[in-house]
Amino acid sequence: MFEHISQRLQRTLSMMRGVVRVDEASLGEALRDLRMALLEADVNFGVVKDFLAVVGERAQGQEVLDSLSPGQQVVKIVHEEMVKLLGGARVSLRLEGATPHVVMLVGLQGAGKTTTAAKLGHRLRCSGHSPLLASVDVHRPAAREQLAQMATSASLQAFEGDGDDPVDLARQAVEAARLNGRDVVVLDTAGRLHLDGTMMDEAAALVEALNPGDVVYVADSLAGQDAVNTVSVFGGRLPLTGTVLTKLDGDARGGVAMSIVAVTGLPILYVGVGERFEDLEPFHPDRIASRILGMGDILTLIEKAQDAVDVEKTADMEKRLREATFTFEDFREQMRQMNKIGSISKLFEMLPMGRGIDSKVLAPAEDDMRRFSAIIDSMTAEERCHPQTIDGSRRRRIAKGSGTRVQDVNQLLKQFNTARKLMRKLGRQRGNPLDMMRSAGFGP
Ligand SMILES: Nc1nc2c(ncn2[C@@H]2O[C@H](COP(=O)(O)OP(=O)(O)OP(=O)(O)O)[C@@H](O)[C@H]2O)c(=O)[nH]1
Ligand SMILES: [Mg+2]
Repeated sequence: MFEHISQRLQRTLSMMRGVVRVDEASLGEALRDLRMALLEADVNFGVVKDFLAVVGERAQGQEVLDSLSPGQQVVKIVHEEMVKLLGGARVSLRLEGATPHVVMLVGLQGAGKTTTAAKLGHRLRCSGHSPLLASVDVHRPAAREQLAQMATSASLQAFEGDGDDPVDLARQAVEAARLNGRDVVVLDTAGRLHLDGTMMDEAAALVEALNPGDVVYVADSLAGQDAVNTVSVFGGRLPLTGTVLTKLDGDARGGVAMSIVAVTGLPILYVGVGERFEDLEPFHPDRIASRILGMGDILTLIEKAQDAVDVEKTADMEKRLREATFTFEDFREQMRQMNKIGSISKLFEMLPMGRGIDSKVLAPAEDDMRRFSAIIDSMTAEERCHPQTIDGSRRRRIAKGSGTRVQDVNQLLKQFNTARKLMRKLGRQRGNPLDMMRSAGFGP
């Protein structure tokens, strides 16, 4: 996410940081570099112009701060203005109006509405809501089944209604939610290849009938400036309340994120960073600005780790560590928690020191994790609890069952024993599963 622009800007800013006197020439050069970097990232031309005008003006008129060098102050100004450009403070869904609240998703075909509906449902449930997913896409065959399938894989409820009138279906969904005590309806609507009147009429009729507290525009960040133009057209017809940018895990250059707020005035609520239902992140302008400018997004990481790691299980595991009864069952649980964060490379991407690391370097560690998971899955529950009983013939059976080689099983057992010894030593300290995994030789 934002790698290219980030590299460009960091180069400019690191030059700037060292500047002891900000004169017209050095400032002019920095602003020119910034301009190139932003335009290359596909940021809207007008937005770039305004952004640099403000930065330039503030940099010239800056107060002298003792704690920062003049160059550092310019960097600080760029950061502050970048935060503003991305929307300032974090904005969440409104969830307003009568219960069940309706969150309606609109956007072009393939932008990621259906996927985002499942992702939002998952997020809502994690924060204590009980969402109902409902598709009113009556135009594309199998569109409703697609949402139902995604709902099933995320263990969410999807509404299955009768008929092919979107407004009628949506009303049925709201009624079903009310009857079943569900407090939010996430409404997935039909997309079209191009902007067309019929689609707009349909969306407008839904807004009129349901009066949703949130009308969210789902924008494909790969579409670049086109996405920004399209949202303006939607905004002219529908009372949009925010946007979700999808596919920021791909090679989007980030220009949409840096233009959409300025052009439309709508906050970015979430960003999609993958195809799985967990791959949705709250959008924090300050953290993203820090990430772009190279200050590392440590807060997002900490939050993710906290979400993923079940506190009770961790406490229990700590106890078992102290008593040195740690088994493959516990180990498997740790891997599951690690998987909730995503991949190792995702984890590292968010750390300042991890940013420079080529994901190729991390690939072997990820292969190990996958292989080890398969091996542990092929063990019997008894073997997982008493690894010392795994003799030669069991090793051969496990290797066969997991599609690995006996050497792989041996390697895992060896690492596990080393880990166990290490953990006994660490037992008296506070245990953090991630640290433990790493000290046990997993991951880079
Ligand atoms: N990599 C990545 N892929 C995504 C993301 N969001 C959606 N996709 C993929 O984009 C494709 C289209 O997503 P859908 O959710 O079906 O899009 P839609 O807007 O519902 O499309 P229509 O219903 O046809 O209008 C799917 O293959 C998704 O897996 C994302 O954040 N990252
Ligand atoms: Mg869809």
